[in-house]
Amino acid sequence: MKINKNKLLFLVAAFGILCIGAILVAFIQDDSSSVDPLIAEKAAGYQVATVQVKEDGFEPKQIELQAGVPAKINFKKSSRFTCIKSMISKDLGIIDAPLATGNNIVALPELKPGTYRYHCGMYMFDGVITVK
Ligand SMILES: [Cu+2]
Repeated sequence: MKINKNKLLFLVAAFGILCIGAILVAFIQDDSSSVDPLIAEKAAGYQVATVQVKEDGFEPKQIELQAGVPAKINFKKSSRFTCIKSMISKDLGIIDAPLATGNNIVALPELKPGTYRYHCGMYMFDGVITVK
C-alpha cells in the first residue's frame, strides 16, 4: 500500500514538472518570435511591412509599397487559431508560401506600380498590395 502511494506521488510530481516545462518552452518560443526580424531587413535596404495573420484573415487587408524597391513582408501569425496555413498570389508569382506560427518573411522583387492580390491557401481570405 505504501509503495503504491509513493508511486502515485512520483507520478504527480513528474506530471507537474512536465507541465512547468511545457509552459516554459511556450514562453521561450513566444519571446523569440517577438523580436522583429524586419529591423535587419530594413537595414539591408529592403522596404518592409508586417501583415498579421489572424483568425478572420489578413490585417491590414491592404498595404502600400513603393515601386522599384525590393520588399520583405512579414506575415506574422500570433494565433494558432487560424486556418490560414499558406498564402498564394498569381499576381506576384507566389505558388504556395507556407505560413507557420511566428514570423514568415516573404521576399518580393522590385515591382511596377499596380495592384497585386494574394489570398490564403484555401481562397477564404484575401489581401491587396498596392504599389505606387
Ligand atoms: Cu481557411
